Amino acid sequence: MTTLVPVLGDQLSLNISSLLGRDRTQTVVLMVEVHEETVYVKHHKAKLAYVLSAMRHHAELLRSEGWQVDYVTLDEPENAGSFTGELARAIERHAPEHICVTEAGEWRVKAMLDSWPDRFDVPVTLYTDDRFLASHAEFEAWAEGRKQLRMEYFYRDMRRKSGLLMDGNDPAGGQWNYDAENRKPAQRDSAIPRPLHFTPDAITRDVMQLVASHFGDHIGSMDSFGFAVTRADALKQQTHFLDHVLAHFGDFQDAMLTDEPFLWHSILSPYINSGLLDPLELCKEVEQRYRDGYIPINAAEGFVRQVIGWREYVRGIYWLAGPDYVLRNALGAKRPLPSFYWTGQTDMHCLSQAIGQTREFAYAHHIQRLMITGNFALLIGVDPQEVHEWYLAVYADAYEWVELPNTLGMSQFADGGMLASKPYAASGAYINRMSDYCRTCRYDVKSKTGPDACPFNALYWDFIARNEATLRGNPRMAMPYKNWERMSAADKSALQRQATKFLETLG
Ligand code: FAD
Ligand code: DLZ
Ligand code: SF4
Repeated sequence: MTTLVPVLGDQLSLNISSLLGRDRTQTVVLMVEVHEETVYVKHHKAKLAYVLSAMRHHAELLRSEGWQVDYVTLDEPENAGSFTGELARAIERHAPEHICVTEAGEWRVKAMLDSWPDRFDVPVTLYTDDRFLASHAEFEAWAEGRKQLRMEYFYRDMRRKSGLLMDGNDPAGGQWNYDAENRKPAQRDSAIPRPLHFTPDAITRDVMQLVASHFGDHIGSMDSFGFAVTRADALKQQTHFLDHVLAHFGDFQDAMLTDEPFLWHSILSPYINSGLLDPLELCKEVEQRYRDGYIPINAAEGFVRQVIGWREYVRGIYWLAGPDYVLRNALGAKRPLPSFYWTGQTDMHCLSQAIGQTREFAYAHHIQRLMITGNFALLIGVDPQEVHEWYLAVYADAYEWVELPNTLGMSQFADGGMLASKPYAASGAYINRMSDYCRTCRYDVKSKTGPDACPFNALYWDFIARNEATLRGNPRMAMPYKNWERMSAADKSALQRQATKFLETLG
């Protein structure tokens, strides 16, 4: 009586629902490296190395826990190249009586799993992915009948449900949200923490060779590869974050500094998303540090909000919106993604920093993603699908359920406001306030027109003017439109000419 349990590359948790309570002597765990998953977008080389090495290490861990694991590597000659093809081969090898699998994390793979009962003569049972606080049904019930979906209200429900940072029925510290205290610009300071660097072991080195030989034309480098690839090492990074970084997470959450990619961020998203770390366990640790008096409430609340607020909320939106969400384009944006998103070669220092470190580390923190690369694509009107494919490819933590709503909804406003209440559009002044990038930029952040003017300035007003019909009615956009109205006709057309001239240089 063999049960076959396919474990996907983002299901690397020992307590994944498909394995819970199962008899290890009667179960074969199937893990497969497949071409289709490595190229549905051209993933960053370091992301591929991370995912495949974490999978191989997880297979070892499962074996050490007494599971029988059938692991198929990418370069195995008979490899069928897809989950479905590999399942067909595994069925021949093991003649299972039952297939049990935890639900997929995205529509594309869900469609594959949903096709299995018709394709194979073996019963298939799908299990809920219980590594999230809110089930699909719970999120749908929460969204039902609301005119507007807003993260803040959902987040408060998640605080109540989890009991995290709650004093009885009230939020710890008296406020639900301390975001207003989390906008300090960082100063260059020798106390800036660094994430741990994990030297690649033999398994990771093998994978890196495989990636270099098969995916040499994908973006990025593996030279600085230092991701944890096991739960044990991911836990070390978690502890490092809790002990040395978290206290200032809140203060400098939005800050950016030249050649400082990580600042006070956790660098835990790849591990949380692939299952090496448990998000609730992590939030409980964060709460404990606050209760023990080691960290201020703005740090604890700020972090917990990202995980049980934003992370759960974007997942809810992804599944609620349906498989056509990816096609939304509320602002009718059509421009191709500039080629410098792949090379990092641009005179705009903020963009070359954000893209340069993305190429090196497959990482950029939230404000770089939202207010530098995302903001620029929004201002110039890039086709949201191209923007989406870029983000999905370049970050080690990128899986569609979390990347798409962040990109298409939060960053590009392509869902017309389903996820966010207003577009995250900003001129150079915001970037100058939150970073030191402008100090060494070839452009002048204070100028709006002329050859040295910061491109973000004219592009911002061009965005406001171009999208007036769609955005003017949005109460949160009242101020920019009031300011635009107050400008003289000559100033308006000078800004628009400046923007047009700049856009022509992009080809
Ligand atoms: P920290 O700043 O330390 O935050 C702590 C944790 O909170 C993160 O590890 C993550 O699990 C969670 N978190 C924070 N913000 C978000 C958010 N908006 N949505 C979901 N989880 C959040 N995050 C991904 O995990 N995968 C993606 O593919 C992804 N794509 C993004 C694309 C765009 C355009 C934008 C604006 C944001 C995207 N994010 C994505 C959200 C966020 O930028 C990353 O989670 C964060 O930068 C990861 O780095 P960190 O672990 O150091 O996070
Ligand atoms: C991201 C990724 C990559 C690059 N490769 C694989 C793979 O070879 N095998 C695998 O099981 N998973 C991989 N993944 C993660 C999957 O894409 C992820 O599990 C699905 O997208 C979940 O819906
Ligand atoms: Fe970016 Fe403009 Fe500042 Fe240069 S001046 S770093 S382009 S915001």
